Amino acid sequence: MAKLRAKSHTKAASKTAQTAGTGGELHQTAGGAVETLTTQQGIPVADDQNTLRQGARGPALLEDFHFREKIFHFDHERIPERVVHARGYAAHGFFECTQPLTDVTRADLFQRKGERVPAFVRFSTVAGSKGSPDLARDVRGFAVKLYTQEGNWDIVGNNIPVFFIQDAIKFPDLIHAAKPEPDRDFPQAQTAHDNFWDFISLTPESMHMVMWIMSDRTIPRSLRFMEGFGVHTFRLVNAKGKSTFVKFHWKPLLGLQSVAWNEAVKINGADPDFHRRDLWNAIQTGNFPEWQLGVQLFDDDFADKFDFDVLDATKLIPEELVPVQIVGRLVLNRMPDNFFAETEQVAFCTQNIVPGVDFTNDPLLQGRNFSYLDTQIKRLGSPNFTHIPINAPKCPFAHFQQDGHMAMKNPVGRANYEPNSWGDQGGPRENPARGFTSFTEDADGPKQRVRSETFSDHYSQARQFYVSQTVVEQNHIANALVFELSKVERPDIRARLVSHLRNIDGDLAATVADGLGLDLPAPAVPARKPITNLPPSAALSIVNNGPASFKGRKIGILVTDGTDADLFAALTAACDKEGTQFEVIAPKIGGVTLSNRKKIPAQQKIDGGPSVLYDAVALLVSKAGATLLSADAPTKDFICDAVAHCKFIAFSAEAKDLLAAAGVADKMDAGFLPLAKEKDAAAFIKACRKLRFWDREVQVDADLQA
Ligand code: HDE
Repeated sequence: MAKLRAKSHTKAASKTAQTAGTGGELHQTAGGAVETLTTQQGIPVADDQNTLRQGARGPALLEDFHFREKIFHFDHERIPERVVHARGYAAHGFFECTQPLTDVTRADLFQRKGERVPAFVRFSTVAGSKGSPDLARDVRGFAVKLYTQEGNWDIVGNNIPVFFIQDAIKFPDLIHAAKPEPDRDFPQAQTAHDNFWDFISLTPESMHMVMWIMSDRTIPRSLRFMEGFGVHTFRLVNAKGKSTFVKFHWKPLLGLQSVAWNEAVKINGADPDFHRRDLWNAIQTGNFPEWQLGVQLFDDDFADKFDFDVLDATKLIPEELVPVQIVGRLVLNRMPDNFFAETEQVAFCTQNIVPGVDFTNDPLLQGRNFSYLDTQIKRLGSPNFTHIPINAPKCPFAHFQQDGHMAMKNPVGRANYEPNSWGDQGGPRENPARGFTSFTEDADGPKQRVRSETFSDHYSQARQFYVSQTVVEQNHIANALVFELSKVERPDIRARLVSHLRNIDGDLAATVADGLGLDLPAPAVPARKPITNLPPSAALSIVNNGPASFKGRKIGILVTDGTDADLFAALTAACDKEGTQFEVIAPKIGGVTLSNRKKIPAQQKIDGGPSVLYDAVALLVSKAGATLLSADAPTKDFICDAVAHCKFIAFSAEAKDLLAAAGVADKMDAGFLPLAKEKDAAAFIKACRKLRFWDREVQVDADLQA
């Protein structure tokens, strides 16, 4: 019973409690006595263990309304999962305006500094089904619902600022190609298969996005360490009706960070809910993730002079050309009470915009504006999905829409139409002064199916992205392409993709061809000659935009009975000082007894806490502990993976035997830090601020040595 009831919204003496996220009420016995279980009709239930039957061993009876209602309801618990972005996780919070934009927009939430509006944010992967693992290589959805005083504004973005296609009519093809192949229904949640690369290699406009998805952007370490982007060019419109173009950016305060591909694959086995757990733990422990909202504002003049069409969603505007102005902050500080009621039923729609914001003619955005409303009817089953509390506005609202499945709020009184002459009783009226008005944009031209000539450059920004990466990141892109294309069975598809890479970067094409054992194909014929000298943009690299501290990251501390208590205390104190979390990993979940005879609990048993779950590791074993674990395969994997994934590794003197047993004693580089004295702990945490010791990578990856 307790499961059905969310926390009471009134004082303890209250007789009623809210049903999670539905706004309904369940009766509760007064005086704190245990509530009586009832049916949905409120009929008290005497026996919830046995069906009604004829005789102790006889048949079940149809008149058992309690059994029938319970099973009927259970049978209908599922709703269709989202056709894309099925796997997601969300949190509540607020948006605060830090820099009003009164000159540029009349949007209410940008008028007053310091004013907050409630927010609900859902992060997601795109291709995988609802139960797919969190660390699939995939774009992440970053959908923000802002409950403003003038209605709900949804910024339904991604963690990548560009998209695969230019026109919404290609979206079903793109998604069909990315999802499991229709005859075999695999592979799940991955693009490493023939259909995806077949479609992509026949769609040159996707090449810029291909560079992004093959980068580490698609394997983020945490949802808290990713950027978000509105992708399309939108408009902000001021009180005088003047429009300014805008691109939206969410910038995480904790900096950017991703994992290594080999690590991602292993995280999916060790903890398929890695990103969910991370967000849940951060918020439940009061470490509220925060993003700044940045805007790139530009006018028609800039748009006319820019090398590319600002309506083309396969292009971005480099921050060096139009700086990102910070205008607000988004803080996530509360998990939903109920996953289904809120995260599953939330209905984001790109067409939910507020006065002061408007669309542009980006053909992808125009198509989305149809799709999202349509898909919510399919998913939620009724045009009344706005009656579900998570989707309802939090400002006053009034309209004459009525009836339909599950209508919770119908117009009260006699008037349900307008105009009407019922005076004060006549219900809401249109309001030309306050109401939403579209930007007055001239539109003319022949009716035709056509792609604008201005959309025809497919390689220049793909190259710009690639040359903006550090060498480490460029290597990861090449490795990812080789990995994905190695899973493609048809050699001609592999070659066709490499023929596009030749228009992006010659070295990249050659490296990938070599990695595939392929003769370098001729370059694809470009629709428009690429610009090859666009300057690198530092904002496009993850490594260049990491954090300044190790805050919000997690260390795994491997301990055994007899672990040096002083070193353990020094390390955990250094973690606390930095705002770094730690988990104790031990041979038994019951914990260990330290050198000072104090017993400490463990959060993980070794085989349940592999090093892929941590940003850095410390091997704080005793001499006897090292001997005990020297033959233990999970312990050796723990160490070998930490080495392979270029993690910083702290080790006690006694751990050297363990490093030798794992076969890495002769590979110890500057990323291995001895923990001999208490002050070494602070030095270790300081080193960890770089996140990874990437210099090691070339030693541990044969592909990079070739
Ligand atoms: Fe979506 N997309 N999309 N998309 N999208 C959906 O709406 C669609 C696109 C994005 O957490 C669907 O409620 C079309 C770009 C996010 O609930 C659907 C096109 C971007 C989410 C849909 C695109 C996105 C969705 C499926 C091509 C980044 C998850 C379920 C024109 C700017 C929202 C749903 C959530 C979800 C259609 C392209 C982001 C079918 C037709 C570009 C974050 O309506």
